[in-house]
Amino acid sequence: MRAAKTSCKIKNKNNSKLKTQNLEHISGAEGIYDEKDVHKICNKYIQRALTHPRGEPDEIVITIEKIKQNPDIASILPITTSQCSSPDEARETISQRLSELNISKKAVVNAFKVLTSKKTMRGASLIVMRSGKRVEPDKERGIRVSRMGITKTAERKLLQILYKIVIPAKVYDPTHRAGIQSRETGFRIPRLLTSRAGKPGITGTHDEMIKNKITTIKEAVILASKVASCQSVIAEVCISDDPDYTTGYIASKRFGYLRIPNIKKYGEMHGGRVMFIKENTEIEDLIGYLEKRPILINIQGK
Ligand code: WAQ
Ligand code: MG
Repeated sequence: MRAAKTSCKIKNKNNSKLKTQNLEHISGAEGIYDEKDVHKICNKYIQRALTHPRGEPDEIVITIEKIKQNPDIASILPITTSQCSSPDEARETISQRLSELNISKKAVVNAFKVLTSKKTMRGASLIVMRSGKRVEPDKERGIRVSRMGITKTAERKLLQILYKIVIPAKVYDPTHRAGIQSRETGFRIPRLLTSRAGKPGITGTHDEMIKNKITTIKEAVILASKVASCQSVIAEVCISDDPDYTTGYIASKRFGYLRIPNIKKYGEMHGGRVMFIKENTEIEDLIGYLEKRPILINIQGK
């Protein structure tokens, strides 16, 4: 079994004199795969990196590692979607859930500072649930959750669930000039495509967008399930830093994976991840688990 990952970087245009230090991280993806699937998955990662909504990369780094340790198994979180029509409402919903988990107001305020900051981190911030203190050692990089995958059985089941979620409904949205958008999923197809809908070639593009959306949610559910499997993590909140992805989530052992549409406005570049952790957490152990321990996500009881 192998772990494969990509990260792509773009030159920071405001700082183009610094040749080596001016690479801004724009995206990353990873998973645990059977050796025979590694070629195929690397091609997909390259394709994604080259067409990323945050910009065209100057550098793509691919790492393939042999997994020596047998992966542990963790359960997939159940998925639900909340009704939410604006970033303000999203903040309200998230704050409410976090307070039910006994997370302090201060911790929530600090989390939103990270999530809405113009300067996005590569990884996640760790926030202590009562004191609200940020404890990740590197505040720019954060913690990168890594070495997580999904069993074939769980993946099939998850894809069935996700196909049902990602069926776009016809909604006219004058503010974003989109022809079709599902309010429930935050899925959007540009007007250009919808105005030509029905003509040859459109279905292919449409299918591609649905597939991309499904991949995004699938990867987020796998990551969130690994994170939720840590005893010391109480909850995680995520906003994508992609300008065209407006659905986020809050995940916890208690509530599962709750999707939050319209967590940000279309076109906004901010995003991030925060994990709320117990007061007495051994930080190094937690980071070791999140970054290094191979975990396969499975359906409970299988
Ligand atoms: N480990 C920790 N943090 C990460 C990782 C990682 N492996 N990858 C990304 N992040 C952080 C980083 O700060 C990014 O800026 C931020 O998360 C967002 O990353 O059900 O696509 O890859 O529809 O843009 C949510 C899907 C998708 C919700 C999230 O995040 C749904 C997404 P992105
Ligand atoms: Mg992103």
